Amino acid sequence: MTVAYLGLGANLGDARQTLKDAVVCLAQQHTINVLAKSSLYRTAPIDAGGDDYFNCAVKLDTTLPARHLLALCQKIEHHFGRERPFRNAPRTLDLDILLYGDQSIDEADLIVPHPRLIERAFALVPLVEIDAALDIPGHGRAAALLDGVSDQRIEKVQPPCQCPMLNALNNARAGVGKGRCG
Ligand code: A4P
Ligand code: MG
Repeated sequence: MTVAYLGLGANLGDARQTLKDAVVCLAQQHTINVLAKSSLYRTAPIDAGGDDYFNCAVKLDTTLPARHLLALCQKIEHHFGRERPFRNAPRTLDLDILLYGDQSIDEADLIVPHPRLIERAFALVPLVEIDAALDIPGHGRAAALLDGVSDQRIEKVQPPCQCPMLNALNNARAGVGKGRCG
């Protein structure tokens, strides 16, 4: 099992609902245990146009190698109608691997830690909410990087999901039964 952190983002369609549904989708995978979910955040688009984004992050453990986790993320994005008309285009769902264990991966189609993670409040703030003591390989404490992104607009829009299943997952920090979040 490897602990990984995913960043979720959306600014097209019913973005808030899509992020909630995507977390459920992840939790239903037999290869994944969702351990924690951040609050949902409303964020200003960074290096991108379109409407405000909604972003959150999840902590999970998984039996999947990083490359297979990326393939699963892309499959789920596709399921939620993701299209790629141009770089940083508005999207129904983006699932990025922010961290995968303590590994540094530098391959053609997979870079971990995510190469722009440390520059972005929409990724850092949810991560630090989940784990205030989190270290980013090669960069030290994630919390220490927050000052550098404090000019980026980000606001919490709701408390963490109150779904009993995800709360149980958070508390137990271990996988339990797979079910559907209401
Ligand atoms: N790829 C490489 N490393 C990874 C990784 N760690 N996780 C490759 C996921 N994918 C990774 O991804 C493009 C390629 O990155 C993939 O083929 C994959 O092999 P994509 O999902 O098609 O596009 P993307 O996510 O838009 O690309 P990228 O370059 O990761 O974009 P960014 O830097 O994540 O920016 N503003 C706000 N407020 N909120 C946002 O969520 N997102 C972006 C996207 C811009 N501005 C935003 C937000
Ligand atoms: Mg992506």
